Amino acid sequence: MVREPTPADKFSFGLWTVGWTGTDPFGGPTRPALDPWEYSDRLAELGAWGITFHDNDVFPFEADDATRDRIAGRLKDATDRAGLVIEMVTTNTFSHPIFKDGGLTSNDRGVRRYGLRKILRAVDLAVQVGATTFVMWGGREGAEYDGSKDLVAAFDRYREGLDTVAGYIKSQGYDLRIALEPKPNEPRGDIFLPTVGHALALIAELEHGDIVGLNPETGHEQMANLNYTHALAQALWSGKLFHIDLNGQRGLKYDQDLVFGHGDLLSAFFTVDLLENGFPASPEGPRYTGPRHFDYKPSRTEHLDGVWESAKASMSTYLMLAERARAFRADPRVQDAMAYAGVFELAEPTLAAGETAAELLAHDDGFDVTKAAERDYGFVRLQQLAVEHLVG
Ligand code: GLT
Ligand code: MN
Ligand code: MN
Repeated sequence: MVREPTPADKFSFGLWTVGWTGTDPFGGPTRPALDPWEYSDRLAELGAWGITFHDNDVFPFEADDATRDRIAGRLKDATDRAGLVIEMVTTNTFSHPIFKDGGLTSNDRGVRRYGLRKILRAVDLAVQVGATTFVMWGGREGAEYDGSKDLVAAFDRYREGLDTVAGYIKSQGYDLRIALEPKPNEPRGDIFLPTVGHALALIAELEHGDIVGLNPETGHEQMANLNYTHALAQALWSGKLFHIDLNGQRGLKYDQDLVFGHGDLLSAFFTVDLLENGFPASPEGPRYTGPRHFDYKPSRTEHLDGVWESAKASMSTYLMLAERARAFRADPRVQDAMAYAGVFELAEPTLAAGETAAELLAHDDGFDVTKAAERDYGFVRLQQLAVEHLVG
């Protein structure tokens, strides 16, 4: 049995996750929609710490200013009463038909101006409800046909859009950071910023990139056949891991948005190991201290009870993995296997202090190539110890 989650665990949920009514491209809703505040009350009871939402998870696309303020205010009051934090807010620039060719990178300049205005207004909303992260998932920024976009212009417009939003945040003095969420495809045939690496490269080109980082999602990296834990690690190393979307995905197919751990469980173990224990050879290395945010879809086969079961499952899976990852690191056999494998050795700089490339070339330190070629690393034994801790 694993302990119950508490707000100290910093678990948070998107309103669009527990609030998903089951509508997919092949069928309508299988569950009723509740009001936004009803989800937050229940999440608080279950031990969550925070919620997140898109502007249009809370009020309709066409809502006038008075309606926006009234509904957002009501949600804020409800979350305050429930003791929940609204840690992140985002904009929906993908559902409305106006965004069919994107928000920031639509070929239609009028749409881009409209999209940018919608995003800027959502930034104000985020600050108004106390959020400190603003996620931008450009689900419709992309194409189906290579001939349909001037790609250099598309990256120029993406950069222009992001710099406009980040510059606005700074000019207003807001305590808010942008977190880009990569995804390779779906709903577009190809989405710009398909992976964490692509997003990092775009951020490096921004004028206001210092407040722009990442919100990597488990399943999205895995849809690109990539390693989620490696993506988190590189984002951390770059000082850019601002937020995370934890969920489950099984193989290369549509975006499954399963409960965290219900996809690749061994990968989930190492994700939690990194988040909870940091880098094994770099105790002073970068650590993620932000929300443990879940972005999944409770399967449409489930009643509302199943929605709450899946929210509980997300948190309890995380806590179980955290417990096991701690035991894994504390196990002397694991420490020995890591030492044998050279895991700690990798943290040592390859050159000696002050040594130059010329000195390295000039000086033969008697290195035995044959012996090094014969070295055993014992990675399999180390991995099996992880499996033992995971299922044992
Ligand atoms: C959408 C997407 C998610 C993103 C959300 C943020 S919206 O549901 O599938 O991965 O995190 O815009
Ligand atoms: Mn997803
Ligand atoms: Mn997501």
